[in-house]
Amino acid sequence: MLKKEVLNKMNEQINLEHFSSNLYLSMSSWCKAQGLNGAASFLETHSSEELGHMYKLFKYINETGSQAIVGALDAPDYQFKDIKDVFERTYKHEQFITNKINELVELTLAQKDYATFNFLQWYVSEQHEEEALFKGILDKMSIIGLEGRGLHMIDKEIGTLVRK
Ligand code: OFO
Repeated sequence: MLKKEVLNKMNEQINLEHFSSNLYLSMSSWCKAQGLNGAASFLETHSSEELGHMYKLFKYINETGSQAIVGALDAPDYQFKDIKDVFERTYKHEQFITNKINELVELTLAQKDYATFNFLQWYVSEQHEEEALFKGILDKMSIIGLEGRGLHMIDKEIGTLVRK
C-alpha cells in the first residue's frame, strides 16, 4: 500500500503521461496535415510510448494494493507555427516531465518509500534519453535549416528516429 502523498503524486503522474500521449498524437496529426510524414510517424509512435509510461505506473500502483485513478485531461494544443515550434514544445514538455519525475523521486525518499524510489529510476533514465532525443532533433534543425529542401531532409531524418 502506498502512502497517501506518494499515491496522489503517482496518480498525478498517470495523468501527465496520458496528457503527453495526447499531446504527441495531436502534434502527429498536425504534421500529417502538413505532409510531414516522417515527423507524423515519429510522434505517433512516441504517443504510444507515453501510453506505455502511463500503464507502467498504473500497474505498479495497483500491485501495491493502492488504487490507480484515471483523471480528467485538458485538450492538447492542435495548432503550431511550424515543425520547429512542434519540437521546441516537445523538448520543453519533456523538461517539465523530468521535473515532475524528480519531485516524485524526492518525495519517495522523504517518505522512505524505497520500493517506489527504485521503481522510478526507470523514469529517471527514460527522461534523460527523451530529453537527449528531442534536443538532438532541434540541433539537427539548426544545422540543416528549414529552408528549401531542408524541411524535407529534416522530416525524413525524424522519420528514421522511430524507436522500434
Ligand atoms: Fe516522454 O516520457 Fe513519459 O512523459
